Amino acid sequence: MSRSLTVAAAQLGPVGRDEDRASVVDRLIALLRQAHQRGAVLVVFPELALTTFFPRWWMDDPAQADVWFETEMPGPATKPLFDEAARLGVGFSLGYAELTPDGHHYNTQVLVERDGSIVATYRKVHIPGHASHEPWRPFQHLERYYFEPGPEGFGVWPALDGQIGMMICNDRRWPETYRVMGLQGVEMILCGYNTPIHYPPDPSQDPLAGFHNQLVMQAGAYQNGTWVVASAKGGLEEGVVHLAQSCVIAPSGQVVAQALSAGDEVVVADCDLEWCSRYKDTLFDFDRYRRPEHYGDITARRGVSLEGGS
Ligand code: ING
Repeated sequence: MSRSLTVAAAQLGPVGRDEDRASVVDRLIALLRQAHQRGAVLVVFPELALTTFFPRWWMDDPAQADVWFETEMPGPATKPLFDEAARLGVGFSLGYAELTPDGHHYNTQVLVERDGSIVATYRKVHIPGHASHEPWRPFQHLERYYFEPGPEGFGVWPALDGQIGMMICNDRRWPETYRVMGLQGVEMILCGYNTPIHYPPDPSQDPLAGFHNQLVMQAGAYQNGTWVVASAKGGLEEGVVHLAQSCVIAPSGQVVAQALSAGDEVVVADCDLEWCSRYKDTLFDFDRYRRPEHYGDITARRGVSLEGGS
């Protein structure tokens, strides 16, 4: 018996500093319609899809960046996207900068069902980069200045006739991300990312950006018997080249579809969610083979003196 879910990674090309929300939402709606025409019932948009990747810039007052945050979802600018998706009967996930009523700043992703209702909101846990101005860098990566880590951790929700999880960008590089959702029975993880190819702390990683991107998601998918749908904001955005290569990865770890460009592009795949049990019920049957009682204390780094230094 198959349980097919046709999904689309809706990759975005660059979003300029001065591109307004309405213009970006028009692009998102165009991608949504393309995906629907190709049979998709779920569309994954990138991290921080509504704006340029503003953490590349230092601002003396972080409140200056609030112009790039949403205070409601949907709000006036994003309601047209919600309305069109519901009209077409397509679910979606959307990454955006969230400013909560009580003043918290999160790097957030929302999961919306085919009827337009919000299923869940996930707030990025692994916040990369740095929290103060580092002029030595050709561009900043100030996510730790603009965002707090999400307090709720990783969840899995019944949606689109499956068990759906979410992760954002740097989350995909950490094995815990997949395992925490794997232990909750996740069948498809939706991921958006904005990944500059140049990594100033260690430029030797630059030529491996694409390899590392796929490595972590293929491993996470395979080791937890889940699909992964990854959607990039790619191309040359305000002087910084971002990795594209949006893709769909099967529970086997195989890449089943991938973007060909670094611009706005829809990547569609038919995903049989029953494929997950081929791995969850055999090689990665956690109840039968996983041995947490023999792992020791996995919450602490061992062999590191807590007095500082290792
Ligand atoms: N971006 C990057 C990511 O984890 C990064 C940060 C860039 C890490 C380059 C390593 C190399 O893909 C976000 N937004 O997390």
